[in-house]
Amino acid sequence: MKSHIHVLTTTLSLAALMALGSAFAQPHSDHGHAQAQATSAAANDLTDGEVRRIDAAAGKVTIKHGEIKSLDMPPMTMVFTAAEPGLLNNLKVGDKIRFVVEQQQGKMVVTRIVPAS
Ligand SMILES: [Cu+2]
Repeated sequence: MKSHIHVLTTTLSLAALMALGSAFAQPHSDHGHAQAQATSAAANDLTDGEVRRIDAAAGKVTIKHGEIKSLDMPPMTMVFTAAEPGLLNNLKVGDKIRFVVEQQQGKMVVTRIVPAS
């Protein structure tokens, strides 16, 4: 049992050191912001899609989408996060849409949805 306690103490101080390290590393997060902005500037293309599932409570929508050139993604069906919950208002399963998607912190986020004409 004694050795168990020792291991626990070591783990705790390591965790404290890591917390300290990430506090010092904060200024670096500015780089991430700059990159995200560069990505969104290039992602104004509308992508064709068809609504497959809407999860308004979670703010998610499943879209069968065409090729997304800005993200180098082939056509597929996948789940997107809505940038604002209001984007999913008036949307129905089966709707043909055109939408704008951006990659934000590793998530695929839909920032605009318009009906396909
Ligand atoms: Cu996809």
